[in-house]
Amino acid sequence: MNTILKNFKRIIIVSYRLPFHIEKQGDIPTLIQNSGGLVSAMSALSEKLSSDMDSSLSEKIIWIGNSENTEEEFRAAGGDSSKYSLIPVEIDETTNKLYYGGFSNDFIWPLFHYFPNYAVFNESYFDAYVKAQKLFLEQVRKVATPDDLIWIHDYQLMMLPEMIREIMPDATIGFFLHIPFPSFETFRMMNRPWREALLNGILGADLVGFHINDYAQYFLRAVSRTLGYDVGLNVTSVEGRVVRVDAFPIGIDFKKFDEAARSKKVQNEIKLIKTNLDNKRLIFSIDRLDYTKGFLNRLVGYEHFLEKFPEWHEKTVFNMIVIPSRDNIGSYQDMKKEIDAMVGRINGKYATIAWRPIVYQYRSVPFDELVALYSFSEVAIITPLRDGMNLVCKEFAACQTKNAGVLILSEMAGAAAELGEAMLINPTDKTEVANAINRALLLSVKERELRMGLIRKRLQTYDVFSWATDYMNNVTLIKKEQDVRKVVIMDKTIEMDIITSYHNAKKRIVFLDYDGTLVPYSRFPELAIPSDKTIRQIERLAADSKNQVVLISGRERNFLDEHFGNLTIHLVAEHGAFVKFPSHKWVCEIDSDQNWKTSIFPILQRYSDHCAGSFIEEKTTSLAWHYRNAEAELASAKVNQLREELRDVISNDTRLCMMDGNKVIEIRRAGYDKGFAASKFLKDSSFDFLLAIGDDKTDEDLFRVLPSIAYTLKVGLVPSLAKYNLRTQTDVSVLLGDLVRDENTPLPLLRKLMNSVIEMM
Ligand code: GDG
Repeated sequence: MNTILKNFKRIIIVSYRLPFHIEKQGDIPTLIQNSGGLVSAMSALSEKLSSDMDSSLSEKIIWIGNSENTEEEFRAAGGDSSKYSLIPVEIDETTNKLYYGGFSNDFIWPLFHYFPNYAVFNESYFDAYVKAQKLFLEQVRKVATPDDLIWIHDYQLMMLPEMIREIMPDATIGFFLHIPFPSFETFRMMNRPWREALLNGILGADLVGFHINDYAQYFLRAVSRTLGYDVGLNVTSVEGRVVRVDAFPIGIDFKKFDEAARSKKVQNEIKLIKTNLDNKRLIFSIDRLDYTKGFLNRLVGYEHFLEKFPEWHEKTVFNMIVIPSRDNIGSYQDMKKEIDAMVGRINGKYATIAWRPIVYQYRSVPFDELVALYSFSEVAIITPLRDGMNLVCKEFAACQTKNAGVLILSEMAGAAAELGEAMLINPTDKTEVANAINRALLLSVKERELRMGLIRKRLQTYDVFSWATDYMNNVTLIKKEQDVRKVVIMDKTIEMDIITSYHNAKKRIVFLDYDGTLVPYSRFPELAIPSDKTIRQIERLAADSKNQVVLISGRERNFLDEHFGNLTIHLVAEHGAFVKFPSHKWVCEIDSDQNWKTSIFPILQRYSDHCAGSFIEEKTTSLAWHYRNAEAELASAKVNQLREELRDVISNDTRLCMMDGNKVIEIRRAGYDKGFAASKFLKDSSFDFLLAIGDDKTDEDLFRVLPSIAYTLKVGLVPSLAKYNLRTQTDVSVLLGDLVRDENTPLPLLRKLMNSVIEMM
C-alpha cells in the first residue's frame, strides 16, 4: 500500500457518487455501499488502503462525490465511512436531473455504448453538465493541494480535469473512463462544441486511462481529428504539457472473492442452492438493468439453446438476476417489461411441473449469496452488447475456486481483450450463444480447469490493487517526463529583460525565421505574406544603425526578394543555400547540380497522389512535400512511410539530406543549414545582444550555434534548444513591437514598473 501512496501526499478520488449512502434501520443510521462497477473497484481499493494504513487514513484518502447525505451524517454514522474523508457534493434536483439523468445517462452513456439512436441531444443537458462540473470543482478547490493526486472517474466528470488545471496549473490529475470510448465515427455524431469541450476537459489530466488499448486509440484519434493536436502512440501534448493516454484494465479484489468462496458462510449458501436445484446444472448471469447488458439477446440465445438441444431440458437452469437500476427512466421501464414478457414466454413454452428453465430475479443480492451463486454455477453467461470492462465475469472466475466453471463472454466487453481463455461469442448471434452454452456444458473437466486456471491466474496477478498501483505509478512517471520536457514560457519579466538588454546594447543581431514566426501558417504558402505591420516593424529594426537583421528562411529567393528586397536586411533563402547582404547579389553556398531531383520527385509525387491535400514544392536546392492540408491521420501514416523510403535513397547518396519541418518533409542538398548560415554572421564576435526567433525544427540548427548570451525563442510550446517558448506566433509581433517602440513613447505599464524596480536597486 505504501508504494501506492508514497508519491503523493493524499489521494483525492472524485466520482459522481460517493461509495455509501445512509439508510435508517429503525433508529440507527446504517451505511450502505452503493452498487456498480466503479464503486466496487474503488471501495475495494480504499478498504485495502485503509486496513494497511497505520494512522489517520481519513487524512490520506478523500472521496468527493454526490450524495443525499451530509458530511456530518457520514461522520455520525462512523463505521466504514470513517476510513476516508467523504465530501458530499450537493447538486440541486433540477440540475442533477439534466446533468446526471440527462447529459450523462441519456446522452453520453448511449452514445459511448454505440446506441446513438437512444442518445438525446439537448442543449439544456449540456449546460447542466457544465454547471455540475463547477459544483465538483468547488469541493476539489477547498481541499486539493499540488502534492495530492486528484483522481477523477468516469463520464459524468469529463470536463473537470481541465477546470482544475485552470485554477491549479501544477496539480497532478488522473482521469479514468470506466465506459468505452467510441470510435471516431460515433463520437463525431456529437455537436462539435461539445466534442471539443469534452476532449479538452479530459486533456486537463496528466494521465488519461481507459480499460483497453482500443478505447485509448479511439480517444487519441478523436483528439487528433477534432482538435488537430499531434498524437503519438500513447501521448499527446497540450500547451507543451505531455499527456499520456493508456490502457489500464481494471481488476477486482480477487482475494476477497476467492476467500469468501471458501468461507463457511458461503458454503452454507451453496448447500441451500444445491438442494433447491436438485442436481440440475446451473447457468448464471447477473447485471444491472441496462440495455447495454444484452438481456434480450441473451434470452433469445438461451431459447435457441432450449430449442436446438432438447437433451438439456430439465437438466439445466438459467438463473438470470437483474439488479434494479435507473428504473425511473421510461426506456429502462420498457426494457424491464420486455424482459419480463420474454422470460414468461420462454418459461411458458418449456416449463414442466418439475422444471422452470429460467429463474429470473429482479433484485439486489447480498454479497454472500452472490459469491455462492458465482461459485456454484457451472456456466456464467456474460453477454453485454457493449461494456467498458465488466467486473461480473471477473468476479465469477475469482469464485471458481475449483476451476470447474466455464465463462461465456461477449467479445463486446472490454474484459474480452484480457480473457482470451473464455468462450468469446458475438452476443447478437443466437446460434453462437446456443452452441456456446451446449459446448460449455459438454467441456471436459481438463479443458475447463485449464481455461479457468489461466483466467484466475491473470486476475489474481493484476487485481484491483495492481491496477491502482500501476495507474498511480504511471502518473508519477508522466509527471517526471513533463519535468524533463518542460518549456519555459516567455512571461512579462523575461520580455522586460530582453527589452532592457536590447536597449542597453551597442551592437545587435536579430535572426528571424519567416513561416510560423513572422507570419502564421496558411493553407497555401503563397498566401502567407507579411502584413504591413510586420514589414514596418522590420523596417524600424533595420533602421537602427546598431542592428543587423537577418531573415533566415526556407523560402525561395524570389519570394524573399518580392517581400523584403527593399529593406536593408540580410536575407537567407532555402535554409542557408543562398545568402544576400543588403544591396548585394544572392550568393549560392553550394553547386548548382539538380540532377538528384529526377529520382526524388517521382517518390514525392506518389505520396502526393495518395494523400489528398498534400503537395510538392520545388525549390532550387530542395524538394518539399507539404502535408499540412492533408487529413492528419493519413498524413501521419504516409509521412512515416516516406521517411523510411527517403532514408533508403539518401543512404546511397551522401549529397542529400532530409529535413523534418513543420508539416513538411524536405529533401535537399547536404552541407548547409540555418546554423551554418548563421555562423557566417557570428564570425563577428562583437555583438552584445543576440536574438533568434523561430518555430520550426530547422530553427533548432540556428539556436544550436548561438552563444550562450543569446536570447533564443521558440514559437509554440514544444521542447526546444531555445531558452524560452512563445505561446503563439502573435507573441512575436508583440515582442518586435515592444523592441522597436520609440523610447520616448510611453512604455507599457509593466516596463515602467520594472524600470523603477531596477532604479531602486
Ligand atoms: C462500469 C462499467 C466497468 C451489482 N449489483 C450487486 C452487486 N453489484 C456489483 C457487481 C460488480 C458491479 O456491481 C457491476 O460491475 P460491472 O463492471 O459489471 O458494471 P457497471 O456497473 O456497468 O460498471 C463497466 C465498471 O464500471 C468498472 O470499471 O467494468 O464496464 O459499465 O462488481 O458485483 N454486488 C452485490 N449485490 C448486488 O446486488 N453484492
